[in-house]
Amino acid sequence: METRTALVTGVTGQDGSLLAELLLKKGYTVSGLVRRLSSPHISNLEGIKDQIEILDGDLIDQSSLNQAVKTSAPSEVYHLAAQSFVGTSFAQPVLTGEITGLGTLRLLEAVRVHAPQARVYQAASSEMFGHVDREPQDESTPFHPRSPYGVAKVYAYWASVNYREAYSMFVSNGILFNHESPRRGLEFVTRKISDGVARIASGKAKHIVLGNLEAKRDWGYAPDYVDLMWRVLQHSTPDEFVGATGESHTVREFVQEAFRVAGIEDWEAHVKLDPKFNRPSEVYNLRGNPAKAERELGWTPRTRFKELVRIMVEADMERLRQPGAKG
Ligand code: NDP
Ligand code: GDR
Repeated sequence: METRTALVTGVTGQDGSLLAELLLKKGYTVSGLVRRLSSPHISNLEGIKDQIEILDGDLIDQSSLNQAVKTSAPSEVYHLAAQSFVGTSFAQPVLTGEITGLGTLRLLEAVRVHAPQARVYQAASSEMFGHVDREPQDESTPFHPRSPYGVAKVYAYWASVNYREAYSMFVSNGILFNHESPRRGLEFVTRKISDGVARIASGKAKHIVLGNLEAKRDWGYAPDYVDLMWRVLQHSTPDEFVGATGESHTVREFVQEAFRVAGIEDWEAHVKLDPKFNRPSEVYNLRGNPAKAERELGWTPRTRFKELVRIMVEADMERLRQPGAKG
């Protein structure tokens, strides 16, 4: 069988690194786009860095994207790179638009010119639904983004649809709801909680400081969601697919469950609130309907809420037990 070649943007991130591992297991040749940073963070690639080709490139720089697409000659492109933190998108809205919005267009251009036959997965987001008027949300739910990040993702979504319609390219949007893992960045609420609880349990900290505890999210487990990304590109036609568990929980419930896993009863004594973590416009409630992905792609999210919290808290507790652990 012919070797399949994948280019993954955002390969150093949570999803990119998990996806690269999955693709290697499936026998793909994998290239990953990595931007230059003064202190490189490729810790997520520790186990696989010798098995993938690292290509230098930045979503802000068109020529580097052209070069990365030419060099890797991909049959599949997984576009996961983004300024992905909603909170930062309020502080750096123009940068977020540049990277998350226009960066997607630059990548589509590079693929259109240098690998037009490649199939492209575009990482769309439930943040596009934002201020929702119905529940659960699915592929036909209107968009009402509530952050510069959400707005940029709506741009990237429609740019992808437009390249499909204008140039007959195979471009699909995966509209994924929140998915988490021990590789989640420390600023996202789930990892902030699992890390905070582990530090409290080990005596390294006394409190976690949070914002809105009543926000509801549909949280799944990232390894399940990278499998969905792969399935989206194996489908006979390009299309839009929601990835979600169909269940939602509040931040408060995540906190309670995380402390329970660590065996700490009086969770309220360890949680402080600070309005600086509130957003100028919040997304209060998201819950997805993954029926289309289940029906057409045979995908089901395997890991449920309590199991996800357990995995994350236990991973951080284990990490802090290692000699020389930072925390
Ligand atoms: P991460 O924040 O963990 O990873 C983002 C990646 O993008 C990193 O590899 C980062 O590189 C890279 N990147 C950022 N800016 C640039 C740039 N200018 N040029 C090149 N690369 C850049 O995100 P996730 O893995 O969680 O998410 C993957 C994608 O899916 C993102 O597009 C995100 O918006 C989207 N998404 C995520 C969801 C989730 O719940 N995780 C849900 C829905 C959508 P570096 O290491 O150098 O910072
Ligand atoms: P989100 O994730 O904005 O949904 O975007 P995040 O974990 O940042 O926030 C989830 C909810 O928790 C509330 N919250 C806090 N959030 C953070 N980060 N820190 C806090 O202290 C805190 N306290 C309460 C937030 O207000 C929010 O309601 C993630 C990202 O991965 C996006 O890239 C992706 O597109 C969406 O998920 C789907």
